[in-house]
Amino acid sequence: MHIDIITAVPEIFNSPLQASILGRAQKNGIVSIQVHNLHNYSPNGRIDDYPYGGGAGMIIRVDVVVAAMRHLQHHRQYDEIIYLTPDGHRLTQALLNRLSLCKALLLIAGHYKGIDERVRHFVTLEVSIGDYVLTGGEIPALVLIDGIVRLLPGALSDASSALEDSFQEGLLGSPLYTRPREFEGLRVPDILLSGNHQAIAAWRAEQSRLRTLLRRPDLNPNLFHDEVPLPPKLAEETASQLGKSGPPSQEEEPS
Ligand code: 6GU
Repeated sequence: MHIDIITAVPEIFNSPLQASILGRAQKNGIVSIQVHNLHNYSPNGRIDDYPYGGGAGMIIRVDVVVAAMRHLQHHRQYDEIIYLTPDGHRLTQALLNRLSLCKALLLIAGHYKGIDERVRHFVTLEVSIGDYVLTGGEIPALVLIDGIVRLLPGALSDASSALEDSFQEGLLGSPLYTRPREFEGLRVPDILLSGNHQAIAAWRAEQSRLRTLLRRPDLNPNLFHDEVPLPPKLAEETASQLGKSGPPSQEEEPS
């Protein structure tokens, strides 16, 4: 896969793209990622201007962004041209899965107040990473890239682990433990030390289901309708594992 990014602030991308799984995926040729400085596509070096109609803040010029896009499109055919904007489609695992099958993506990250409205005519997809406002589209672009690249074959050392993610089946992940076996009175569940792989797999599946029901029932409404009722003892156990205050409700976020 190849990913191009157009941004006014290319420095933001330096270390996130070089570290860990994203860095290794590029070194191993699984993905190539190129950051393009918007300032290089302006004849006079100016990429923004005052808003028509007045108001605070500067607006990125559409002609400069489209010049950068056309330059890159001259060299490559893109499957999607994605504008990162808070009013775009909310990013989901399903969208990441779809984008991970693409050959070439072009990402446009806005900064300052935004890009001239007319940029929307030149993109194929508008994406937001959630219902909150950030200073620019650069961090959202990194979120998108991280979510895509880890799905590419060979990016993760354990090929099966991407499929076992939270959200991949509309389920949250099951609890994870490593040594020590007991820490300040907190014990690793005995089942994980049993060596019974079938029983462990069943326990993990049930923990996933319970955790989804308790914390994020919105992810998987089928859990309520299709499946057998929860064994009361397991439900109680998981509720206590999740903390005395219980799961965060949809209305009231934890502070
Ligand atoms: Cl894509 N951009 C900005 N500036 N803020 C956001 C966002 C994008 N997604 C959520 N908040």
